[in-house]
Amino acid sequence: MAQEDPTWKIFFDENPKPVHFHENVNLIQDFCHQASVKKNRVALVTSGGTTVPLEQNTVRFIDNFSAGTRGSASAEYFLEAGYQVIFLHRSKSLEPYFRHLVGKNIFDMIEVSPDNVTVDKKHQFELGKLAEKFQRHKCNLLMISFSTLSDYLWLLQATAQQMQILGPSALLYLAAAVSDFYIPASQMPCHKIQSSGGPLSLSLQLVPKMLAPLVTLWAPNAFIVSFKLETNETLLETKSKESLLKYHHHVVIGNLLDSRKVYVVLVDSNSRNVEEIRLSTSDLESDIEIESKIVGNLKTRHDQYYADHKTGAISN
Ligand code: PAZ
Repeated sequence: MAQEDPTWKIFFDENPKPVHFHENVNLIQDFCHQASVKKNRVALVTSGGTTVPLEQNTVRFIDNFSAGTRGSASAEYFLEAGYQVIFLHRSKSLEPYFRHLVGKNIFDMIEVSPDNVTVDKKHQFELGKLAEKFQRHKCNLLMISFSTLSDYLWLLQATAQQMQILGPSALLYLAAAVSDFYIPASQMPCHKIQSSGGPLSLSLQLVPKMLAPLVTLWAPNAFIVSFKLETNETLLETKSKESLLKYHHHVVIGNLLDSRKVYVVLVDSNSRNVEEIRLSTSDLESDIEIESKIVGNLKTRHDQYYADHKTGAISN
C-alpha cells in the first residue's frame, strides 16, 4: 500500500511559496557559501510572530505575540561572539541595532544649521557607538523578512537546507512565535469577509510540527535550539523537557510571558539538570540583557557540540 505523505509535506503542497522566495534563497545560499569558505559559524535567528490570514486578499489576520526583542538582541550578541547571522524576522518587528532607536525621535537628535546637519552633543556618544557596531557587523548580517506563517515555514525550510553545507558550524535559534493553528489556502475566502453575513465562526487546522523534519531532514548536523513560551509556571519545565524528548534536538529554552526578560530555563539533551538563567538586581542596574547570557551559554554548548563532531563523538 502506498504510504501517505507526512503532514508537513502536505502543508508545503497546499500553501504557495512567498513572493521573492527564490531571490531570498539565492541570498541565503551565497551567505552560507561565503561563511563556509571563511570557516565561520552561522546562526539562524528567527524572530517575531507569524500572522495567519483569514482572507486571500488579506484585510484581517490572527497574530502571534512577539515584539522581536529576544531575536534582535540575541542576533547582536551572536555577531559579537563571532557568528555570521541570518536574521529571519517578522517584517516591521524589532531589528538588531535599530531596536535601540525605537521610540526615539531622530529629529530631536540632530542640529540643523544653514550649511550643516550634525548629531547634537547629548546623543553623539550613544549614536556613535551604535553606528560603529552596526558598521562593524553589517557584512555578517543577512536580514530576511516574513509576515505569514506559510512564508515563515517556507523560508525556515529553505534556510535550514542551505545551512547544511556548514555542518556542525550551523546553529539554529528558533525564537520566533509561530502559530499552532492556520487556515489552509484552499479554505480561505478570496475577498474580505462581510459582516452582513452575521457573526463569524472560524475553524482552524493544526499546523504540522515542523521541528520533526527540521531536525531529521533539513538540518541534520546543525546545533538546534528551540524556545517554549508558557504562561503557567508549573508547566514550564515539563513542557520544555517534553519538547526535547519528542524532537531530539539539542536545547530547549523555556520562558514565561511575564518574566521572559529576566528569567529562562535551559534543558539540554546531554544533561539531566535544568539550568536557570536569571538576571540579578545588579545585572538590571548595569543594563545587562538576558540575551547576552543566553548567547554566551549557548556558545559554550555549541563549542562542545562542534568539538564532539570533529572528534567523531557525534555522527549523524
Ligand atoms: O519577541 P519577544 O522578546 O517579545 O518575545 C520572545 C518570545 C517569548 C516570543 C520567545 O522567547 C519565545 O518563547 N519564542 C517561542 C514561542 C513559542 O513557543 O512558539
